[in-house]
Amino acid sequence: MAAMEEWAFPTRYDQDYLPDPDSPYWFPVRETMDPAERDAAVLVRLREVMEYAYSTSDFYKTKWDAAGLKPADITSFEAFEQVPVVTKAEMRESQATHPPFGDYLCCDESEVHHIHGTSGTTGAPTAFALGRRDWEVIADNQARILWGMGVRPGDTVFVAALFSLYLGSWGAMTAAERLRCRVLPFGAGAQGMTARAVTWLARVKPAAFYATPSYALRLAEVAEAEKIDPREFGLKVMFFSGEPGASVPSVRQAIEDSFGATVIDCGTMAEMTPFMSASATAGTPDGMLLWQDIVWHEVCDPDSFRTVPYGSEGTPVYTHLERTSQPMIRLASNDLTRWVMEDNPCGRTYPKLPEGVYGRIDDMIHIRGENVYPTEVDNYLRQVEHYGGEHQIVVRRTGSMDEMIVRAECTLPDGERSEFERSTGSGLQSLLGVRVTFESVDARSLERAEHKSRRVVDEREHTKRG
Ligand code: 8LQ
Repeated sequence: MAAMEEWAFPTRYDQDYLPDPDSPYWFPVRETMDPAERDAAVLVRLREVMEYAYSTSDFYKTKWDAAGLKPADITSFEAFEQVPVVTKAEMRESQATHPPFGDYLCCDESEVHHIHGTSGTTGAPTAFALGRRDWEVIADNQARILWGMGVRPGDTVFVAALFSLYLGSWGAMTAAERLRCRVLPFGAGAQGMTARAVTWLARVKPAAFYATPSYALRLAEVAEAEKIDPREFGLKVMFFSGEPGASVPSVRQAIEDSFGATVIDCGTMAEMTPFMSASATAGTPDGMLLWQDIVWHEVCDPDSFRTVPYGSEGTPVYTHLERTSQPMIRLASNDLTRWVMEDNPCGRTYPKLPEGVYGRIDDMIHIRGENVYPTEVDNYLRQVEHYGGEHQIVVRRTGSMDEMIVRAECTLPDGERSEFERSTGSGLQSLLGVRVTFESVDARSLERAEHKSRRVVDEREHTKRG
């Protein structure tokens, strides 16, 4: 086995490197090596990253001292699985007592190059500090993943996501710059911007496009309303992160049909930037591969945080292998997925999430003993004839009973919807196994997401979030 390319910690990549133009891989060795050999190298790296974090942050030192473990103890993956997970609540607490970046900032404040953060709509915001060297490494990591998606130097990359605190847009931009692409940092979210995006896409005809899946569907609607066929944009690859969608079969199909481009799912969490470390490739376009030499991804039992066997469901737990500013070591995602290890058509020897990430554990609706994923409703409705493209799920308690109301748009006139309502309502009910009160509303009457969709309104007191 040849040596792993640029495998050193702290990481510094050659900023002029580009792969052989005919190679599907950026780093052929790292991407296609025997997974057991890669894992052995990763285990050494995990120890190095932990030594670094232990010696540079009170947060990790205190946490691991309390758990009675030292980085040097991590001589096996079984030992690594005993490392307590980091939660978002702990990070918020750390930033409250050590503003603004928390005591898990492992580099000097003068090294901080970008500050991003959570939107703070559901609580106190969290700040992400990204070091100067880390920013360069992130760009390199994600350029490598974009290469895997089939994006090439000289391609125009249209970034249609919020340019603000959100890291998705910036991460896509810096990666495309490193790949020597032309970036069109269009953004999203301002009034009238979607119609302007249609004009720009039709004029510039980019090769690649980045957004949330919800936003791509909204863009297609706006284009169609303006009598422009989104296929005329000539997009080759569309890559998405931020929410489930690109791996939800009917959503993926709707995007592919509208734009005629390859749909690629990617994305972990903003804290985990390079967030594209879970990503499909041109040769393995379905699901997401776990690029284990960039970020170590575990799929764990949500109570014990021990990994579950391949083939099983669990919650992703992430560890940075190359970050030095705010390295995350066993960050609990609170998401749900299933992982497998099989031969990937693209030749990369990474594990895979065949159905992507289904959603967050706390977005799952628990109703009368059943669990309902909002994406199941989305996937179903999108296959129904005369569905208007948007819906809402309301869960409320009436007396002692929980009730689920699905309100979906319908393209038929008001007087002609009884069959649509009857058959869609009963179809949903048998799919989900719970009673559903189904209502139709006019097409285009529900709000479209400019960023991530929020379709569930849970009015039950005991599940209200802070
Ligand atoms: N989330 C993110 N990507 C997802 C995907 N591909 N499939 C399903 N759920 C996904 C900056 C990147 O877009 C990552 C990002 O969105 O970071 P955030 O804003 O911190 O949100 C992270 C959450 O988005 C994850 O925990 C998933 O629930 C979802």
